[in-house]
Amino acid sequence: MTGSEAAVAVAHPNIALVKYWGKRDERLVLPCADSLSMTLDVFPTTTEVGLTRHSTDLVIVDGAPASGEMERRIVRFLDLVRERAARTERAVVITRNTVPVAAGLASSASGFAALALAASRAYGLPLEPVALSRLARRGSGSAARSVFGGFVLWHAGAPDAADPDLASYAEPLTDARLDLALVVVLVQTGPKPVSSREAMRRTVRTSPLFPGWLAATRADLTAMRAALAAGDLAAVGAIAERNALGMHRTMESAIPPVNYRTSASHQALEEVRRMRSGGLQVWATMDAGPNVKVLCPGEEADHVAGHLRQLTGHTVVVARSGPDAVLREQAP
Ligand code: 2P0
Repeated sequence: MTGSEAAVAVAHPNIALVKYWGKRDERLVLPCADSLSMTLDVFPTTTEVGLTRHSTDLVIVDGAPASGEMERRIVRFLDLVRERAARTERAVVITRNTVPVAAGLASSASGFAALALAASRAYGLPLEPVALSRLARRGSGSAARSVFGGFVLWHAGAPDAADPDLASYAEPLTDARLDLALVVVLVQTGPKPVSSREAMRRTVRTSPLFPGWLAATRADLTAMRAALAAGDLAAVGAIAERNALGMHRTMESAIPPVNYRTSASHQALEEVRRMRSGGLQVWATMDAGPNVKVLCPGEEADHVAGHLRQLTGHTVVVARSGPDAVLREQAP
């Protein structure tokens, strides 16, 4: 690696309270609708990018050379960075996740946010956060949101915008006031049966529920912004839960169906409903995998985690609001 042209970045995953599910443009990774998330303080990804004189990129993920679709996506992303920077050098990318990859725990969000930041620095591109968010989006849609900490809104951008790429970026929500924790129930950590990219494509093309999902998620986004600004935890929880369940119903009605929910997921969802009936403030959300994340007030997170651990028997991790993606000083 050539010392000055190397950088290390750290980014955290985010969990959407109003989900991104459906692209209107696959190449530019433009979503059909806005989405809204909370960046977590757990499971960071650390990525180092160094320029090299070799003739190909070398990508190491969690200690092993990347291959197949994962390698192709990372090299395509580096090509985009090189094109923008008018540079031709190849890179060595070394990335470490602290969360199982491809298990619906948002490793592609933290991964591409960290890669966008480290590669931008290594290739000399500007580091302005909104521009970084647009760039990260090209790697993985949800990565646009992991550039920022706290509550984050990703704008789909107007379909008739003069430059649709410029119009679709994430930004932090400055008026959200809520101490929200997210308790992750690790139902299963193996790779998912269908990639979220393929699952989304199939849903858009074949699910008869997709138009209804889009209308509902747009309404949920407006309601969620109001609930966050008002600090109304019960409304935030209820909107997040109905949005996530609606997303799953929509993909489950695709042809062939996309089923990320397993019997263990349904059991955990049932426990959450039971805890709520028992008076606890808890609401569930799920992403492109079987794991269940439970929203609750920050001060009750440890108590809720204890209950969930006991009731489900699974590993449970408490997450709170996490930071912006940052560059890290490199060891001399
Ligand atoms: C989200 N998910 O809003 C939604 C909810 C999963 C369920 O964004 O194709 O890895 O790379 O843009 O960002 C997962 O999809 O998909 C995701 P691509 P991504 O968090």
